[in-house]
Amino acid sequence: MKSSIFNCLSVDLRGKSISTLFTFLLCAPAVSTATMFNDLNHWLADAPTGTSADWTAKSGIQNMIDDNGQGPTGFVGPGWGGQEYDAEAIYINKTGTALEIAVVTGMDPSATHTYGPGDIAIDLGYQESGPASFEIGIGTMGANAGQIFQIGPGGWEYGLWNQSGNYAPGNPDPAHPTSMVISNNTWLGNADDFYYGEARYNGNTMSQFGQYAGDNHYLIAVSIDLTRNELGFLADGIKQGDAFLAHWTMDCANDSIEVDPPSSVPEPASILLTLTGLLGLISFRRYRSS
Ligand SMILES: [Ca+2]
Ligand SMILES: [Ca+2]
Repeated sequence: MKSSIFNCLSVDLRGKSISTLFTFLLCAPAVSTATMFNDLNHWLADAPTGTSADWTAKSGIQNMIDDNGQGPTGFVGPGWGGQEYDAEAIYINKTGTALEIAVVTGMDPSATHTYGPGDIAIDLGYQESGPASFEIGIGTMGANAGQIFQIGPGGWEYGLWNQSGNYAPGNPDPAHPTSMVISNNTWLGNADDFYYGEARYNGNTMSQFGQYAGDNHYLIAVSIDLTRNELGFLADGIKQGDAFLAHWTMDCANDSIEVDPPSSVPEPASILLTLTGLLGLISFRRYRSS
């Protein structure tokens, strides 16, 4: 779709032929109405107005919102660092053939940080009761930006905080993987689209996103076509509706954010109801035929 938009824009109208103008008219609406995965219009229910409601997701988009860290030093939990270290919102849009993930943070990818941005981590087969195991990573910075890896032993680095939220760099909480140790992982492929830059709505930067005036916002967004064979079990699990969890934090894990869309696999209770219904139907038919 991207290339067709560019083709439309490259149409030379100086020829003024009717067919060219017609082509331009056909193409023009696609430019103005399309919502791109790297624009907040794709994710947010309404245009931002500078309130806490700005991060509310469109219907059907799974999300978690944790807007805090106003100013340069505020608490973001479990650590401090203000808006620079705020993991603000995460969104997942899952269609039949595509997986899109977006993260909003105050961390500018072009600035220098004491602790830089981490990678997106995915726990396939996520179970609320068990320990998280993040089998897939999507790089966010440098040469690894937009690259998808299967995680091997020692494939993640972790933050500065233990499972109780206490400062313990020697005993970090494995529920918050930060950046990948690329040499321990297996490259699966590149995302179909990747973006990490200034947050925009309808292509425009905003004077204020969210409830805190003066906070800057950046968007990490990734789009993956799940029909690609090389993505293997990543694509298979998500296409089949298995449970999974997507997580992001920065290299200190001072703040983290994650979302686990409900699996589309029927719950045991609904399977039981279906079976009960089927048995009832069978006995009803037997009764009718006897
Ligand atoms: Ca936060
Ligand atoms: Ca914030």
